[in-house]
Amino acid sequence: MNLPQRYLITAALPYANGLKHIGHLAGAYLPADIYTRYLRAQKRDVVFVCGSDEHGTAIPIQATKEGTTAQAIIDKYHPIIKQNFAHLGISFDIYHRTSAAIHHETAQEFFTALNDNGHLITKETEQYYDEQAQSFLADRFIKGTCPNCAYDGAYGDQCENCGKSLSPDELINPVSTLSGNAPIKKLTTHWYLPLNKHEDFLRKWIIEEHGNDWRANVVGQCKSWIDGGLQPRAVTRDLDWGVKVPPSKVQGESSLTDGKVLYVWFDAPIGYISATKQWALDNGKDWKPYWESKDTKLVHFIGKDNIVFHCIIFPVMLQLHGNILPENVPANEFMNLEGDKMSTSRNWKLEMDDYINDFIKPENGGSQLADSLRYYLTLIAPETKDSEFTWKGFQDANNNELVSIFGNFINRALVLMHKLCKGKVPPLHTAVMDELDHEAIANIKSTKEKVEKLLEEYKFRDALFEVINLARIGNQYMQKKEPWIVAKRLSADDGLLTLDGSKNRVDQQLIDNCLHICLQLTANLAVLINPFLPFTAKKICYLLKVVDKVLDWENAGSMKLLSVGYSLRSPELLFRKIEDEEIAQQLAKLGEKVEAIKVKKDEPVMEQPTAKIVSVKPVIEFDDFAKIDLKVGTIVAAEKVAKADKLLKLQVDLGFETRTIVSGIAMHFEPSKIIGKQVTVVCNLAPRKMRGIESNGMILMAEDAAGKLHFMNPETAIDNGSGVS
Ligand code: B3M
Ligand code: ZN
Repeated sequence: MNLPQRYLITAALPYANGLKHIGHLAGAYLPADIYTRYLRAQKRDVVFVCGSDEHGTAIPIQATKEGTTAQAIIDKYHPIIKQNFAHLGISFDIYHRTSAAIHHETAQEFFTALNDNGHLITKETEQYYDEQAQSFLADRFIKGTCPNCAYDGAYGDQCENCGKSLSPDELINPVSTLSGNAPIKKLTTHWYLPLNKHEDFLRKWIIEEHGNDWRANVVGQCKSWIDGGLQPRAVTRDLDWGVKVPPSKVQGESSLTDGKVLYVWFDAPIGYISATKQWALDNGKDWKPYWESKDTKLVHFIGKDNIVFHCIIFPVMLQLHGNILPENVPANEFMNLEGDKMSTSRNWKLEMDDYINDFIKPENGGSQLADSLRYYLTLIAPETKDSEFTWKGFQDANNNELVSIFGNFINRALVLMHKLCKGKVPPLHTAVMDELDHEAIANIKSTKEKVEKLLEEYKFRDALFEVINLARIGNQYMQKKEPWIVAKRLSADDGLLTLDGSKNRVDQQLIDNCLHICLQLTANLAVLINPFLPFTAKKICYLLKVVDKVLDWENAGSMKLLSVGYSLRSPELLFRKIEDEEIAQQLAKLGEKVEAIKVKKDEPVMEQPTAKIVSVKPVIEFDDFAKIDLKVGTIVAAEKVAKADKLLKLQVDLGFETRTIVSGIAMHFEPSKIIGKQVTVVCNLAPRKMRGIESNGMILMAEDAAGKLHFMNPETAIDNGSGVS
């Protein structure tokens, strides 16, 4: 097999319109990272690009929701998402953004090149228009009932309930998300990519050339698109947020391009190219071979909802523009959460940011828990079908596999080496090697081959299984060799006079061999686990006192990674157990989130945040309401809770007593400014511990459309302890 000269790895550019959840992580970024780390360890020339997708209607829609501008939205989310990826060890060579000037230029040049060469067509058609907002209603600015699944919140570009791609005309009962009005139709001209002309090329390239090496789900989806008949696809929109359509030499009239931007799915994949350009500029490299040379292997990692864009539309664009085509597009299916589809609108999700706050902050375990998540997400990677994240499954994978198998083996090897071999790597005495020793060594070598083959085929979960299995083999080997029993025998013999001392010598040699093999196996585990759990690999290097260079892939399978006589560090645990309470807390949090969203659910997005309509909770009986004991109190002390950005610890005087209440308002109020404020308190709420502080009650707050909190207090000061009803 001829190895490619260079690799370009891309992971879908996430919309910078909100925090990303672990379904996103498992779908594209984690597998892409594992693959890239493996290639880097192979010393291949590889660039891993990603960045924020900052265009499309998703951004201004979020801006309206948050009562701010589109620019403010991308400036808020881009750095957080970038930082979240870094915390989880996703090692992009560049995390770029499509709002960058270099991207706008690159996308415009691309468009112009296709247009000038006659690869685009223009058409005048009637599009939905909101008369009140004086705006065309592209993509997500229009909502309606899905013709496929009857979900009544489907967008003009896609139904998020059933996943079907839609066009605004397919929606039943369309309404504008700007005003809530029914739209009218208005004539407008747009540019189209005539996909229908490229059917033969696509069929040949996808079905004939890659029908066998691409994942079945990817080929299947492409085939059904092509079989369904490809249509010209609009690549421009009437919008003011995005990459401006450049003035056209071909069509001439500038009035045609005024007020138009490139369709987000036209500009976003070009973002891979502009990111590569920026990376090349930053690193003194030439970007061109990565996109133009046939000996580059381009691989797109994506989730299944992006297949058509990466396998049909973008390849047609690339082909027409004279670029290389992807060698593979390993798209993952979806990851569900605790029995239900992950969903931002229903708040049924685990955000990377949440996981980082709860587990990765140094006081909670630090980066070892980044690896625990990486481990579980790879173990249940939705490579061939949808999979399911459960907190119990996460705990079991961490406690029963990482702690009990992988961590335990390495820990035992180090403990025994210190105890039985004076803290140094013992020699291997070939004369006394037995069947078990040879078998263990053979397993190290064969694991390398298996893992390598599976990684080359993008079978990450199977590859990870083989690595953990090697640790399992290590444990079994050690268990069978029982060096601690041999040591006992040796020390019992110590007092005996043996004529030539030979027995003692052989026993020590048996111990040496076992520990020598276990330690070399440990070093091998570091190399093999490195693409998957990079923080752990580094930690093992630290314990073995070796440089990171040892992690080069060529070292896998070697029995010479540690020199005889080399002294090693005392063991430290690689992973910590995850306790039942932590899991219970996460499950409770998930429930709370859903409760919280129920109030906000289904609000139509209006231009004016003040015009928000909030749906109402189900009716309750008076008796239910009467159970809540509400009283007026005064905040007499307030302080920040250490290491919890959102929490304030309050002392509230209720007249009959002063209570400690922990409240999630720290992002909104300075502690010193709220002392003396009267508040309404739910007095009979069951106590709850937060960050080790028992909270006895809850203060009521109102949240306005912009997310700002307001105290619910009496007009004029009244006695503390007064009832509220
Ligand atoms: N932003 C959709 C998504 O986040 C889109 C991907 C672009 S990849 C070029 O799923
Ligand atoms: Zn649907």
